[in-house]
Amino acid sequence: PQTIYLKDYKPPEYLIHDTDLNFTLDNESTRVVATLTMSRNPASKVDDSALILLGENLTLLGVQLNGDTLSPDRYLQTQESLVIHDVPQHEKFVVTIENTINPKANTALEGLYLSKNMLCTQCEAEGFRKITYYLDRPDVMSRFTTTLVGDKEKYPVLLSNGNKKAQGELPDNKHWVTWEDPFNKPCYLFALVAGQLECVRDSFITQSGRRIALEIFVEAHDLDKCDHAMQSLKNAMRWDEETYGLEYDLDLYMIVAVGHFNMGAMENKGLNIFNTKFVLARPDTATDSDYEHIEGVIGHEYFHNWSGNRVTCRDWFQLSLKEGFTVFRDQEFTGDRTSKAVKRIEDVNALRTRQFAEDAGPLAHPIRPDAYIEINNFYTLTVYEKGAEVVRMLHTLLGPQGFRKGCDLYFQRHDGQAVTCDDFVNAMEAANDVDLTQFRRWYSQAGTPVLTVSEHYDSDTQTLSLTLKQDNPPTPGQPRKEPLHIPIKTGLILPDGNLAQCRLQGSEQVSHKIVLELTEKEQTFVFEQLPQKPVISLLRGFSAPVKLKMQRSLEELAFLLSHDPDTFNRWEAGQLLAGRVIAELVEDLQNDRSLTINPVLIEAYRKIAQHGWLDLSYFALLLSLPSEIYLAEQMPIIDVEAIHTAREFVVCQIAKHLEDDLRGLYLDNHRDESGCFEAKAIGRRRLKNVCLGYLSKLDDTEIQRWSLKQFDTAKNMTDQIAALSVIVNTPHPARATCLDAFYRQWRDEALVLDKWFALQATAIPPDTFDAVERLLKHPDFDLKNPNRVRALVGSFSQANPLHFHAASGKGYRFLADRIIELNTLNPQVASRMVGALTQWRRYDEGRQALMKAELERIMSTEAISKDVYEVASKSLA
Ligand code: HT7
Ligand code: ZN
Repeated sequence: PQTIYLKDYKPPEYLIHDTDLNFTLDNESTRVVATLTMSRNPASKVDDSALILLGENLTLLGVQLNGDTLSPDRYLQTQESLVIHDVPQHEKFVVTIENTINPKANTALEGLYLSKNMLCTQCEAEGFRKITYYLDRPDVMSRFTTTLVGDKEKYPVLLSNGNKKAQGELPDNKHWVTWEDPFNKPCYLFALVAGQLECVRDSFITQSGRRIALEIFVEAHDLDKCDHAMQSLKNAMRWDEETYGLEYDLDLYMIVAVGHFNMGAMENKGLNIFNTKFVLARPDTATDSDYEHIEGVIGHEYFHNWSGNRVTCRDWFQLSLKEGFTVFRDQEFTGDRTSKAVKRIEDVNALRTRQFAEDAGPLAHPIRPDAYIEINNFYTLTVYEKGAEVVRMLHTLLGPQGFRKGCDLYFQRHDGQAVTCDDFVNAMEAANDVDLTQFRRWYSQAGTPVLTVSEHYDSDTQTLSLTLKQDNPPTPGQPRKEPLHIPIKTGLILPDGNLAQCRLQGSEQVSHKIVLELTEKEQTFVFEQLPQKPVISLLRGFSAPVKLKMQRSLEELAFLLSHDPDTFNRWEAGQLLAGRVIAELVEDLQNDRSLTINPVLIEAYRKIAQHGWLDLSYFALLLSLPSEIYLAEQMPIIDVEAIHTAREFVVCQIAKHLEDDLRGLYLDNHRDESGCFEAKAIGRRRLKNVCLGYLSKLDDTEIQRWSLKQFDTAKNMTDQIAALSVIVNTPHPARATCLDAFYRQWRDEALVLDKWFALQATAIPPDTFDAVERLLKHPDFDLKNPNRVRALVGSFSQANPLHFHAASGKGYRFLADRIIELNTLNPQVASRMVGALTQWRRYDEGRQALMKAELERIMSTEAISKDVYEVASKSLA
């Protein structure tokens, strides 16, 4: 397979001014007529050249140039292109292409495909070429007009981008609709949907007084699960006006929910297409987390209308330009809508468990990659989540107002253009009159910096010296790195818990909070006028995506856990404390020593449990131990069994020592309520379910009755699934009955059934692997449905370290078998599943050999896709 390099970027040789598409819809043979008004691109440096249009899996019926049918000697058709010779070089010309496609055979879910009875499209990144021959690249922007023709009964609803212009009836029970999108757009934002759909309608009045029609299309059976999505959309529209001054531009905003979808959602202009998972919610079918994710994803796709659609990417290397920025925007939106503290912790947790692993592994790449084989492989945690952290650092360095000025200038300069990450940073620089030359390295350097901190307090001079050293580890293709520009939010906490004034040597500024800007490999900062030695609170709010190494006593961590006013660092102190205790226990296990719990941890957790917290969701997080996956990330060689045993031991000890507190918290916060997406109620549910999780380890029949009662009587999915989870993960006598009851209750709700598959795939009991193999043969399992694959295969391989990494290697073999099957059905989903094997170097020799052998077996798959080839080969390199 061919590698594409950023350094080879050239402007397109031709432009497409107008794109007129005509679809005659049929599930197995849809006819497409594309009429493209084109001209040479004056910005192209290449002289007279043939027109090369890209296309895949298309049956070509005919080509016309300015209305004349071309004989086959005037063009050349290859596997991936249509080359038309002798097109006019000095004036506009019209190319008309007629072809057919087979949506039903399209199991890759890219281009036009069938999801149940609904026809829908997915064009990002390079799916449009599976619809018709085109200049399928984001810097070719065109005005689209789309006509859909189809059977009235099969496809009563016909949708595409923009505004509906005309519609009519045809003989043979057919009808047609024409859509016109007034905004120029690249073809990756094209969409069409056709099928038997019902619609929920609402409207939104913009800040300038325009009325926007809002429409959510779903299957009839799901009409009662759209309220939250609609409310989320209105919240997002208002938030973008208030926070960024950005208003929606079309008269209509449509969302369609589809059951078969490779990712979360897609921001097609005026016609977002969503995975049902991020639209449908009813209190009894969706958890509080589902509700939060729906609002976040609806926000994300809506925010793309400006950060992505109005201003788009010049090429796919610039993906983080729209994705990193939009993730930052959706994170802030959710923080404002829910709890800022909790949202930040959730985001950092995701970054540190998954993105840090990616950044330290064989597939590490900068947020702006410089080479790829298959662009679909670069919709990564690095491009999205680390990309958002890079934007967040700009926000920290420039302050909220400076950042907003930079955004305003960016949108003003580049509206209607396809631009680069550099253009974004240029706008930030110009609007704030700062130099971000060094900061730009974040875009080109991969890997997570390690910050080593040492401190020295001098009571004579009343100064505190802080020395920070940054190490930027080598990553594939980048053996040496330059120092980065790292903002480090800092506070100094006095023994009474108050913040000291920070007086930095050489600076006029005096403040309780300060941002240290580390730019050198090693730098010392001196704080003055400190009569008492403070405790340093560093990297507050996790102000940079780095690993912090700092010597801290357990007592110092306990102090921060009690006193740090920064909600992130306060929580972090508890995690570090627990992490240290668990790491010691892991060592005890590895050296056959008996386990005893460190009382400092128990007392710290007792203090948390007995404190009067206002934000109960935050309280629940403070009470939660670091996950096994996060703990594994901290170890040089991962010992899955020891981590699991040590963590479970700590869970049991906390349950034993804090039993009265936990019982009290459970009973005080347990209500027999139908779910409502409101902070207090969510907090109560989170807290009491964390408590139930601890208490369930006590092997106490009264607690078993509590969980069974909660399962039987729950009126909301949060409580029902939390109860089922503790029942499934303990030797509860009703385990089998409850699993069966849940299945019977929810067999007709696909998204709830996904939870049922995922819960069993992530279970602790020893029979889990057999259960997973059985579930693979379950009549409701379907390898062609990505949500189901992620629920069973994804959950098992990515969220059940204990069983996936079974020493026998059966977990690895199971996964490789699925990847080989998926390789032909859906390469994008297949290559995502390879992820769990890419970290093989982190395990012991035995497991390394087993994982490598499976990767090699995958590599030898006949007709291996580019997607799977790239991930598997880079993992082995
Ligand atoms: N911009 C979208 C990314 C995307 C995608 C979505 C659905 C299916 C396949 C896809 N490939 C790329 C989603 C987003 O980040 O908003
Ligand atoms: Zn996005």
